[in-house]
Amino acid sequence: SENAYLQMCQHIINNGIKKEDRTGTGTLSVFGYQMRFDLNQGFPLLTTKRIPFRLIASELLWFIKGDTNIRYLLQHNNNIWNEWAFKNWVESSEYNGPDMTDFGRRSLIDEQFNELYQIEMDKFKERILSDDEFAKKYGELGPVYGKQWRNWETARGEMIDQLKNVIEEIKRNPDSRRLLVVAYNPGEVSGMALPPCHSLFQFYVAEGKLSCQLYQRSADIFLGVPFNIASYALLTHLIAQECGLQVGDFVHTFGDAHIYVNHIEQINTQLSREPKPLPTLKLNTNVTSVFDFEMDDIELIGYDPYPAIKAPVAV
Ligand code: THF
Repeated sequence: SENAYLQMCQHIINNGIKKEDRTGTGTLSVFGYQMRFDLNQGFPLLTTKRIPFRLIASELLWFIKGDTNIRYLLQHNNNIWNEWAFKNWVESSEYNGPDMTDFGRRSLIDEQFNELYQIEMDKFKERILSDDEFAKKYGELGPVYGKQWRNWETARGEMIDQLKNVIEEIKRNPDSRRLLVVAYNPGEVSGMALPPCHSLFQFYVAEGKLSCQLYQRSADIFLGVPFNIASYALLTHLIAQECGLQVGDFVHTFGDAHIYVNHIEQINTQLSREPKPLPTLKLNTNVTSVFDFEMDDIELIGYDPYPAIKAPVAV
């Protein structure tokens, strides 16, 4: 069940320290926490609020393709990375629309500004979708997850396909203790729209089951983490299918685990709800490579959540 998540929320509400952050929003934060989900007990997509699973699946397929441009996400009606690309655009010398400095915070407190912001954001999205040149320049988030997973560049200029390598290694040498994919590339962090929150993940095979552990350096408990749990659970299922393994556990380990102060009311609403049974995942069994999955090959059965709970995202 999703109790591990709800317990973490309660733990942070009870024990979190008031801590300021980069975005200026303010958080309740703890350092160090771990959750574990047995993927045989159902697919860990929260039921205590509706989570848009198709956004999680399209984001994961985007990572797996090695793509770092938001155009693919927009083509799939996925808006979760827009703010970070938009930031690069409005801070560039080519942008000459209304001043968008600090748009994340101002859109929340200033109704008039929010209208301007929505118009500029819509124009931006439209242009990313229709203008190739523009998309190449301003849809790009830099060397973020997709780049590091599939095209890690070494000092000697070689490319390392970490994801492909780790899958081959799981098949050839399942007892290996080196089944790692690292997204946090210190040499390239400065060029990224946002340094990777999911710094690294490791696989583990025992008794024919594939487990995965993620180390997340920074975690937005209310908005991001429900996505993150489902994303790595899905990745584990995809790789297990290719490798002919069953699924085991997903272990989620945190550095700075925080609840933004403007999410506390929403979390309390969620905590007042009684979890329902988890859904199950159904993959098209004809797909035998992780790199061949499309949205239609991924299906969720029996998802019957409580209504969504809206909250502002900190940029
Ligand atoms: N930055 C912050 N502040 N929080 C994050 O969770 C986060 N991410 C990614 C990168 N930077 C981050 C982006 N992932 C939502 C969900 C995941 C995101 C970003 C935003 C979000 O707003 N979810 C809404 C629904 C959105 C919709 O329907 O379009 C929700 O209610 O769940 C951590 O990976």
